[in-house]
Amino acid sequence: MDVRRVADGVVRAGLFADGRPPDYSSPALAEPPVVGEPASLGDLVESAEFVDGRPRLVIRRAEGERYFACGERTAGLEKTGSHQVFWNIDPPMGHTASFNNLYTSIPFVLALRAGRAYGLLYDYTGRVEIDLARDDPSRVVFEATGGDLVFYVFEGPTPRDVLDRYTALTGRTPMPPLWALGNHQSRWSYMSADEVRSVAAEFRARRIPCEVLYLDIDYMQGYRVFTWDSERFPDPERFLAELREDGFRVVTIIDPGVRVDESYSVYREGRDGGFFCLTHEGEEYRNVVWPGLCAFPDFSSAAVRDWWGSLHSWLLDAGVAGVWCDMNEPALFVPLQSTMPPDVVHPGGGRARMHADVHNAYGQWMAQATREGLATLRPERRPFVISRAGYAGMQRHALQWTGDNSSWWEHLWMSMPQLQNLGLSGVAWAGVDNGGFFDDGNGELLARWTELGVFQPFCRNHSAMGTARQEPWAFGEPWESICREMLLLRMRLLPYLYTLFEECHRTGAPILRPLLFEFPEDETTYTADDQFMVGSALLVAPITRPGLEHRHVYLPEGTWHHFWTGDFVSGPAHVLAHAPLGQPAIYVRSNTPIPMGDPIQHTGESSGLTWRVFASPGSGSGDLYEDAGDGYGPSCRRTAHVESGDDGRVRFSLSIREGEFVPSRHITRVQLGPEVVEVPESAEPVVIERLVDL
Ligand code: MIG
Repeated sequence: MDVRRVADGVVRAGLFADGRPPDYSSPALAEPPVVGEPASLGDLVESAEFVDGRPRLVIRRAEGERYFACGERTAGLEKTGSHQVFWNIDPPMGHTASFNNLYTSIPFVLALRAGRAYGLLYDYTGRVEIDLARDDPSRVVFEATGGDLVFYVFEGPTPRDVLDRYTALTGRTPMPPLWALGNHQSRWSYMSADEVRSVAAEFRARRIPCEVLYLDIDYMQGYRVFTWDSERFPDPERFLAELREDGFRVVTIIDPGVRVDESYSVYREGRDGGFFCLTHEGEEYRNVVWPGLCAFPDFSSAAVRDWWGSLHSWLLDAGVAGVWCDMNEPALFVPLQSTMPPDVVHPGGGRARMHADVHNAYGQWMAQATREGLATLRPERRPFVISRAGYAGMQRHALQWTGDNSSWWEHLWMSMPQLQNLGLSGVAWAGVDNGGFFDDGNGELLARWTELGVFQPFCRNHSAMGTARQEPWAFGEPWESICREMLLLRMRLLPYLYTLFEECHRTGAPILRPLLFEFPEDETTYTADDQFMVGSALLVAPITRPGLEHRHVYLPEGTWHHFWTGDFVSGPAHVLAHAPLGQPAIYVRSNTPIPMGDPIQHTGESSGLTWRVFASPGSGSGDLYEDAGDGYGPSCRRTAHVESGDDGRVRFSLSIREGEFVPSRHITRVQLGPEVVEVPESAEPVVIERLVDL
């Protein structure tokens, strides 16, 4: 086995059968592979071999070691004692805990024992299975159906270190445009421009924040990608410009299937360019999806990705703000909810490969094509791309939404471990369909879901055709008001969330993160998956059952303030939180100042800045990152420190503003207890001292 250190704290191992030359290239990698220095893996590996031509890797399990991550999963946060399958599919309706693989496959495991972590990525884009000490409690076994045996080990010692190293190799989440952090509203489908206009008007009339509206498949002419239905969406340019004036952006869906149709230029270009996947006999591979009979771009080829990317001028020129890649597992209708046969050929622009070997990369390559296309067409803007399918490293290209959940309380609960494991797998920018996609929701479910949803890095309400309408006002009062208040809270949290995105972009730290990320030495956190952290300052414990107003919350070491009352508790502690509708259990880490904005309707409105401080004896700090909210211009950063004495004297200080970006506001506010202090906004340091009733 060829074992080399390829970066600080990252060791790569490769075993190549049949005298094949080593080849470490992979869509997982942000940069081309390096040669590296010879290294050793100690006694981690028990065996690495090919069994009947199939790779098999056995890792020794240290006593008491526990496992997390594994990408997009159902069920709980901890994966010890489970068997995981990595093969992208469009799963059947009603994702239950017994489901294994979903739309995205990231064969990455985070191992943790007594506070010490390491990570392992098994790098193969075909089918992989990982047995996490289920069959044998002393082993973790990786098996693949083909390819070379290539894996990476990421040293800790903390989960934060592992994520830093993992995302240094597989790439970091790009900075999103600020508007992408606002509230998104979708439905399959808003059927006409008039219907979209009326949804937009409702948001503004009801003063419910909304930033982005979605066009699902029905905006197209017979589901032909890169076209507009001329009757229902007659003048897209004017329509989108009007919405833009009212502060809305529009994102359109794009599927990979291209309708086989001689009179359709996208098909003709693809066919003439040899851009589609082929059958084993060399014919165009065809299957049925929404448009009818389709051909499928071979996204493994850079030339095909360039072509696909360029097609997005059809959308951007009309004023579309971002693109939503769906069905890119790929999902096919014959047989229903199937995927491409293993012997489909990806010509790859000279590097032909079988579908079986690249299956899990198909969706990621489509997302890459989309992102690169948007970046080329609008170099001054940050691309906004959503993807359903992906592989390790997908965070470089797109955010992940977790597909077709259901309007069930169980799925509200499932969102938490699902997003936490995605965050531990490098995919920090993620979100579920708020309110649930399939089946009919109800007011209480939507309200509780919104209480959780506003803390997701991606906050979008989406629902399926034929289900109950699910816009924030759909179920009347009191649910509408609760949704409004929670969405306003989200808008107030934008400076904090944007700062977390910058931390994620720089270090790979998840935005919505499990408690174990912050407190890896506290083993109680390893299974505390019905609550989560947003950054290191906020702990959120949603209610995910109907009729309940109370729930258990675990507060790790430190002092925690109840967000609504300010009361504080010293952890570690198990508390019973009272969380009536509209007041979800949110706890703030003491003395950690949180930069908050104003309750705006969308990011086009100007916002002030308030440092919110919950103080108790002790000290802490918090950061603020700012830039123009789009593009690649200058940024600035400052740190706020809090020191609180036993006598109630609280000292708040703001470091000098570093960086070239100058925020447009004139004053900055600091909220210490009930009192709000105003200071002129400048680059100079600020110190405020007050006596606060702690
Ligand atoms: O076959 O475009 O997950 O969000 O609304 C269903 C229609 C195709 C699946 C996506 C869903 C979307 C729906 N799509």
